[in-house]
Amino acid sequence: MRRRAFLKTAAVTGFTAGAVAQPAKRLNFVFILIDDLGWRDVGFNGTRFYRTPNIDALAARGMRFSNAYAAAPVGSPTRASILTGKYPARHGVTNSLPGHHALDHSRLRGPDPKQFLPLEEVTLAEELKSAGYVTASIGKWHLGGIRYYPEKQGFDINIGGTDSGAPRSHVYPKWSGNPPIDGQLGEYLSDRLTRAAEDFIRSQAQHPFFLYVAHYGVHHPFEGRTDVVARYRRSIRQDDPQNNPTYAAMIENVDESVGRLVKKVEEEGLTENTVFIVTSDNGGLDAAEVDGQLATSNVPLKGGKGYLYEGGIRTPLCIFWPGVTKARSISSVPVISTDFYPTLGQMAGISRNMGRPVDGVSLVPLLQGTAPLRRTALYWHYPHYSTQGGRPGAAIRQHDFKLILWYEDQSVELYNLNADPGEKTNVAESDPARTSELKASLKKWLDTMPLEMPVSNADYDPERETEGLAQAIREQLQNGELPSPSRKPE
Ligand SMILES: [Ca+2]
Repeated sequence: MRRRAFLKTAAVTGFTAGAVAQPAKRLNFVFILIDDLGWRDVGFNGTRFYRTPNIDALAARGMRFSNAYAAAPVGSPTRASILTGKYPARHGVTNSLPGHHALDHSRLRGPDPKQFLPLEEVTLAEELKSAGYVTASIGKWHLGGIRYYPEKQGFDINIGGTDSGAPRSHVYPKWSGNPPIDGQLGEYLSDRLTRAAEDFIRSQAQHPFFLYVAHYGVHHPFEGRTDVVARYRRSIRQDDPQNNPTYAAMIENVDESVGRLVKKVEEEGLTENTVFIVTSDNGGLDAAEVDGQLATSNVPLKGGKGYLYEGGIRTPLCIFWPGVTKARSISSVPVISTDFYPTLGQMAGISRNMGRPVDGVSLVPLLQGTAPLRRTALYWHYPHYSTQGGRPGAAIRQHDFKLILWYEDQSVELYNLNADPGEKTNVAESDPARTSELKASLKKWLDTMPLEMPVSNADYDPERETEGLAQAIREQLQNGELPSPSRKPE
């Protein structure tokens, strides 16, 4: 506890322990989190319509993961897991903030999620800062109000991070209402954030740094640069479920950002000691429309953001660690957001000082190609009704199999993801032994977590069940927090 208190003091005062006499070649980290980017939204996972040449080039230089997962099907919990190494079931930020509370007639009432990442958590930024790193959070934060901003969680610099889950706009001058970035006429939001990240890299070229770039794109509001949208409009293929030119333009902009940051690192002569990580916080949003068509599609995966099916939690991930990751290497080992904390800790050589229990495991053996991971399963606990229509439940992935436990009625679904990545055939009844084994493992894990379960709702009314969700969606639409829903809650 004394160490924790010390770290908090260090974070508040800006004192950086051990900030002197660092070896010349300490690793820098550029962690790029693209909001709502779906698993199939990148070239290396098979999109045909969107173009991500810069992300693909980075993946080609390093290792990409075909079974990478977000810790939750929505953003805030995953963001908290990246920064703490803990499952949402442990850190308590279980829903996208602020979460909705209007499900008056649903079968269950979800617990109130924490409305912030508690300051007691020692974040990856705090760990790296105390080891002499300069730390910057550029872009979306979404982990609490002003008392819980990045500056309070180990980041020396916070540009554009607030309690908001979505910008008012991605397009200047409309986005100038987003605090607190100064605007430049005609500049697109992701371009502005990229410029800030480039400035940071230039200013810290002589110092080890941790740069966390959390793009507001490709989250709604769906607004692309008009010239880019127009170009994609000309290449729509009606036989492709991914055919939205606005969303394609948004992806192109964040991809360009990746390219610009790689280039800036090269210009500063830092390529040899700078690690790049590109990933997403949840699956693609396939429950909203723009220009009369779905924003994106996660096909062949099932479902999307807000769901415990693969479309909601499987994400793109590539890691380039110069001199270590083999070019064009692919890992199919299941990995999850909680793993970044111990991974970056080990890469930075500070893991021995990171003594607190985390749920993630270091991916360094996979990146080095030296050993398998010693982990048997991944777990999810999402005790809420999502605004996309997802229902409260838990899940476990062990080897090729995934079991989902629905909290409403304790029913389960079991899928062989190797044979059936689209989760079309529920094999729970035909494979009762594995079903009971995985269900028991999942329940055992749930028992070890300091979590809150949803409770039965005295006002449950199946006739009016979706009213509450509809009301929640209406409220969020009025607040500008949601795009138009195109799909009724299931
Ligand atoms: Ca998100």
